[in-house]
Amino acid sequence: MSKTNGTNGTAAASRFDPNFTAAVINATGPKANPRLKQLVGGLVQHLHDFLRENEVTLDEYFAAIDMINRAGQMSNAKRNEGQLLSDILGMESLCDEITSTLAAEAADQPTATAILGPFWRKDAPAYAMGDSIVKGFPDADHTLMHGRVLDFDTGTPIANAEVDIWHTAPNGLYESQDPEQPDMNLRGRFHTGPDGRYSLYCLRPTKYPIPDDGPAGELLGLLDRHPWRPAHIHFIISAEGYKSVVTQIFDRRDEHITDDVAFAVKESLVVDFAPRQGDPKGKFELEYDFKLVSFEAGKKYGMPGAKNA
Ligand code: MBD
Ligand code: FE
Repeated sequence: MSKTNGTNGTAAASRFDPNFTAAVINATGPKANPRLKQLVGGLVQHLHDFLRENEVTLDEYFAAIDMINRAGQMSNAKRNEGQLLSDILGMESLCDEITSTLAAEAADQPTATAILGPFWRKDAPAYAMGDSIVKGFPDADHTLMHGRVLDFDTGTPIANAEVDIWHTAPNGLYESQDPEQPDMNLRGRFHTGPDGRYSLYCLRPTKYPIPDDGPAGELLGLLDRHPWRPAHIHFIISAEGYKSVVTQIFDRRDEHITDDVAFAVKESLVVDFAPRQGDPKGKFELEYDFKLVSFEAGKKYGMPGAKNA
């Protein structure tokens, strides 16, 4: 086997002791801090791979050690040579990007809004906790959806909040478009209990093309655009003293999640339906909390629509 490119470091192909790196990593004892164990283990793995892939010799290695020692010896309260080295290798900038990305992802937000669309109807039937909005479709993907409505600022559950929900049948039609469905099918209004919880049965939604028999369809055709909306469920969440949220949730598995004809998808509204076992009423389950901003707290954000008390 010839000594050539960077593949020498891979475990299978290596000409060097295949057990060596694992032995070093596994020397870490059980009482080591788990994060430290992860970091040092990963560092050893990458360093060893680097040394093998580049077939670093002892002369090269000692030159690097000497450079690190000189950087340390030169550093003091007025001079930080170690950091300067890390900066010119891009490492501090990369950690900066990682840190700010994690912070942005972790930051809690009120429930994001999404467009109302043309198919909301007022006065959908009021249902009791745990009821189903589905009439018919025994073989469809019935889903238990549940969660809480929370005050965004305090995290407190909101009692008697209204969850107004509507979605299409598996044929992609809202009941108002479909003479085959009973009036107000797949629409309903639920109210949270004292613990802020709601619970209902609906269907796992289906992607569908928006109606193409009018000017909207005509324009899509002229623009060479497709008519598909990703599978979604609509909601209006409202509660006394809170700004209502008009929104939609989207099924992550949908092929149109990245090219919604109505451009409404936001990452925080993309959900994963979980399979549900042992429930004759539902094959899937979805837990989702809605977070509302109170008019009181909204004043401090300059929230549009916040009433001045
Ligand atoms: C829909 O079902 C919808 O939700 C939107 C926003 C546009 C067209 C059809
Ligand atoms: Fe819709």
